[in-house]
This record gives sequence, structure tokens and C-alpha cells, in this order.
Amino acid sequence: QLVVMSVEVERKFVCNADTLKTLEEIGAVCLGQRQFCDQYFDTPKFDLTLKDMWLRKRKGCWELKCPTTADKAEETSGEQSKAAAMCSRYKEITNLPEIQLRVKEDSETETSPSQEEESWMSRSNLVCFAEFTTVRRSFTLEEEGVQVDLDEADFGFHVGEIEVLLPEGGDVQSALEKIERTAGKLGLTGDKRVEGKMHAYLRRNHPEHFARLLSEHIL
Ligand code: V4E
Repeated sequence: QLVVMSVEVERKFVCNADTLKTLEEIGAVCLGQRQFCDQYFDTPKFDLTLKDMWLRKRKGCWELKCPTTADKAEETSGEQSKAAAMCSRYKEITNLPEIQLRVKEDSETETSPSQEEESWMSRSNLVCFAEFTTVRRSFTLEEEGVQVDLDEADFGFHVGEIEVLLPEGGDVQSALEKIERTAGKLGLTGDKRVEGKMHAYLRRNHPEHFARLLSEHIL
């Protein structure tokens, strides 16, 4: 069976009162607004997130984000590595049997992929450690193939994301360039990574685990 995977390259940014106006001025097309609840799962010992693996259920679908194996050849020149440093890159797996296999490999549990969801979760020792709702307004810069999301999480946190979705093995360099150009058009000047929703959620709700992820350079 062929399992199609994609890679998400994204740059988070601080949005402000002018962001909407700027998006309009640079010709971004509004794709609409939607609301979703995310539930994130891990073992009680956090086997997955300590490996930078993020298992979640959104709108009834399972998704696993895990690290890509970075291609060193992609990060040669100074400018390029700066662009790469501002962005995160994760492989996204949405095929449940494949997710179950990865979870089994990385959490030392003893389940087989064919099981029912409930029994898979309990036998894999997966518990929900984070749950929040997001209102997302999405825009596209069609000529670049870039999507911009403005997120508002229900625990009082706002963040913007510029993202490009690639097929696995796709051109990461050109995705980074598209994101850089879009960041320029939006007038983003910062050169520090901006924290995402999960980052803010863990800081507030799981401070010990948050500290551990920071010390292991996962966040
Ligand atoms: C914390 C985390 C992950 C889970 C959340 O992923 P994120 O892309 O922030 O969520 P969201 O809701 O925007 O998902 P989308 O709708 O875009 O699919 S996945 C990886 N991490 C770690 C992480 C990190 N170390 N640094 C940054 C800047 N972001 C995430």
C-alpha cells in the first residue's frame, strides 16, 4: 500500500492589528474562517513529544507530525540557513495504520495496527494531554502557493503562520524562499522564532514537561 506523506514547512509570526489590512494590500485571497478542536495524545511518560512527535485528533482525523531528516545540502549559504532557522519542517502522516506503526516503534508499546481506535489508545497507553479550540482565518497568496493562517486559540493566544505543503521529497529550498518572500511582503522584521499554540499551552498547563522539552531543544 502506498502511503502518501507530505512535509509542512512553516514560519510562525506575531500578528497585529495591521496584519489583515496588509494581507489585503498584498493581494492575499481569503479562504474563509473555520473552527476546530485539537486533542493531543502521548503516553504518561511523554515518549512521543520527547522525540518531537506530535499525535493529534482534529475533526475526527488522526495526524502525526514528526521530524524530517534534514538534508544538509539544503542549508549551505548564510541567507538560506537564516530562512531555514526561522521555519519549522515536519512530516505529516494522516494514514491511521501508518500512525499506529510509528507510535508503536517510538513508544515501546505492544499493539498491532489493525486494532479499533479505543483499544489502540488504551493499549498504547495514549492519553490526551492537551485540548484546545482554534478559530482560524486562512488566506492564500496564489502566485506563491503559500497559505497564511491567522489563529486564535481559546486560551487567549494569537499566532500567524505562513506555510507551504510539499509532497515528501519536494523542493524545500523553494518553499523556504516562498515563505521568505511572503514574510517580506507582510513586513515581518523579527529574526527570532515565534512560539506556537502548543508551546504557549504547555508553558501554561504542563510547566514541567515544557521545561524538559526546552532543555532537550525540542521546543
Ligand atoms: C509543538 C509542535 C507541534 C504540534 C503543533 O503544530 P503546529 O504546526 O504549531 O500546530 P497547528 O495547529 O498550526 O497545525 P497545522 O494546522 O498547521 O497543521 S508539531 C511540532 N511542534 C514543535 C514546534 C517547534 N519546535 N517549533 C515551532 C516554531 N513550532 C512547532
